[in-house]
Amino acid sequence: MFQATREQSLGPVEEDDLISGEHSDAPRDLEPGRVQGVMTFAGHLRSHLSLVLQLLCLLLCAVLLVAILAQVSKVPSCHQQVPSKTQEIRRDVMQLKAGLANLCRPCPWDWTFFQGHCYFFSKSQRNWHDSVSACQDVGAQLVIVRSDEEQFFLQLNAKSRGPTWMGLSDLKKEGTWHWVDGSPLMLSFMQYWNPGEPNNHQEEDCGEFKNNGWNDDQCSKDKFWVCKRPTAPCEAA
Ligand code: 2F8
Ligand code: CA
Repeated sequence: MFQATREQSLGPVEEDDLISGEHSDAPRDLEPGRVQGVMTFAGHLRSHLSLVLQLLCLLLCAVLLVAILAQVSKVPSCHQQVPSKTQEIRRDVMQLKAGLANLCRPCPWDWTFFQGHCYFFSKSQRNWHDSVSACQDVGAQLVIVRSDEEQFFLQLNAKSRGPTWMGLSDLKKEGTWHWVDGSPLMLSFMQYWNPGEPNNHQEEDCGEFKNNGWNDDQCSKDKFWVCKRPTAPCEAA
């Protein structure tokens, strides 16, 4: 009877106290948030305040975490920022190769490029046989004329230097002219002999560029010479 009265007047909050037997004789309306033992709205609010604060803290931490993660994802990784030694070396090698490709010339620096071949015009003078050897020593041939354009180019250069040996002779058989590679002089090239040449004046068996055309002269004479060789292909980068 007494219990029923208490339940009706104090409400469900007090029910716990009754069940647990922790009922106190202290006046319940003295506790904060209780008026005559009943939990007020402010009391409810206060009792939930710590929970709300904890939730707010959690929310703040979550926001901070998301913000930090967002910033970290924007920073490039160490591998992206600092190239490794291998990458640096590979990059340097590529740059060197590119530079080499730019420097690559079809002919050595003291040779002249013309229509796919390299030509060396000597600054000193030698006899015809030594001139043949000098060209062989540098992987070339005493020049063989193969076209009208080449003849024009060679004649012009030789004229500015002086009489210049070419790779042509009739040493094997007088009057029958052959190039140093054994090929015969073609009839179409006979036009390049100077007027009256070849005349074999005092045993002349070797061909030279002289003035505006060709002349036969004594092979023992020292003259300039011109070597010819194919261009050297640049190594692939
Ligand atoms: O007139 C052409 C003639 O000129 C010289 O002989 C005088 C040349 N010889 C020398 O230069 C040694 C000839 O080869 C040339 O045919
Ligand atoms: Ca002559």
